[in-house]
Amino acid sequence: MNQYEIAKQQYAALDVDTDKALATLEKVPVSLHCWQGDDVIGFDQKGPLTGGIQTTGNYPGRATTPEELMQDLDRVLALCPGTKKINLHASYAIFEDGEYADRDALEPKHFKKWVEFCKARGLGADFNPTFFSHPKCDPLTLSSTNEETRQFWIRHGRCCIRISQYLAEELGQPCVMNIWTGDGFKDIPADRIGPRQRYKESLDAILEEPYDRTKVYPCIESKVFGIGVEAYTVGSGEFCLKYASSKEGVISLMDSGHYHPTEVISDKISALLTFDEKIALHISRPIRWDSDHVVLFDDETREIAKEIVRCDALDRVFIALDYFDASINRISAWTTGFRSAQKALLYALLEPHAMFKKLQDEGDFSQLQVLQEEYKCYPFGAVWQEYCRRCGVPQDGAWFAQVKQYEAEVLSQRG
Ligand code: RNT
Ligand code: ZN
Repeated sequence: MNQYEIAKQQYAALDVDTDKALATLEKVPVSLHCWQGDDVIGFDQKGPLTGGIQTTGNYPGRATTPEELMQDLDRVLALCPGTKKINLHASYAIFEDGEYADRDALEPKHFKKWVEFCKARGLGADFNPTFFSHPKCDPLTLSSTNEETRQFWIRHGRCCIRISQYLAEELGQPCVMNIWTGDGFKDIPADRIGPRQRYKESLDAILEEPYDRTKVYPCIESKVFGIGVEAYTVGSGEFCLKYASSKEGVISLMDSGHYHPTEVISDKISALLTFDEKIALHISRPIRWDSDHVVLFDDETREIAKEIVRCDALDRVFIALDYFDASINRISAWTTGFRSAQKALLYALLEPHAMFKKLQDEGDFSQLQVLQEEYKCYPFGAVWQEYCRRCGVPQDGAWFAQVKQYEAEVLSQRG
């Protein structure tokens, strides 16, 4: 018997069907963010990343053109098991023949190259308006007091709805469109409600753009604070939750780095799912702040995955990744994060949930603790390696050499 067969029997003794878990996981879409490849810079501007988020590090080999980013994405896709979507930002518009369109004039055609990329690989796409790294951030966007600025960003949001619908139609899969702005203040505000009222009005105006509710899923992402906006964030947790619940069709998006340091989104998933048909996640890894470290197979990532599975909500939660580490090989970072998220989902699918739940419901917390601890030493690794094999991607221990080779042949040649 090989290691997988042995593991399968051990899990079967807990009433867990490993084959079923592998087949289920293979179909769960996970959105792979394009922005790990170029430190969130995009192609429509040459300036630095601004707007309450920050990358750190200057590892060589950053992708600076659409061709380079797509080539890098291809490298990552070949190393990651499971169903992927590509998560794009408006700033990744691709202009041809010297053409240029500002953010408030973007059109579906500026994402044609991305559609071709996704079609050729059978991928869906998600989308994000880009309310940062642009001269029209004053520094506020949708909550600005400057009417011209605010209208510019409203037009941007509306363009993005049209682009999202185009992506959904072309690729035959729904497009999750996530709205996040870094609007906020560095120091104690004099007026907290004004910016929030303006943000609400702007969101309402964006969502007046007609769209097909079965194709585009608008989300709103909250945040507790950002770099340079430490004192106040317009789109706070409560603001975004209330906005989503009061606006038909708008989904709450929780990013695991956007809460107080001891607050975890794993506990919030069931709370939202009690009320909402759908929710969305950005799986990230904050270290002391919203540092967007590479996702690991750590306690919180596992707990997030377990909650999605325990709530039987794999089809109700839009799962996306959001991290950007510029201090290590970006292909390695990208791949480690995606594979870790897959591992966490597989780990969750292998949990003997019915058994654990029964113990909790019966109040047998002693046995529950013992079994939960013992379960941690089950032969998960063998099931994971089998998953990689079935998905036709390298197993652990076999992919990093390919990254190093790509670094030598491709990344190190970049100027
Ligand atoms: C920033 C938010 C947001 C961005 C991406 C690039 O704090 O998490 O989701 O990271 O849109
Ligand atoms: Zn995020």
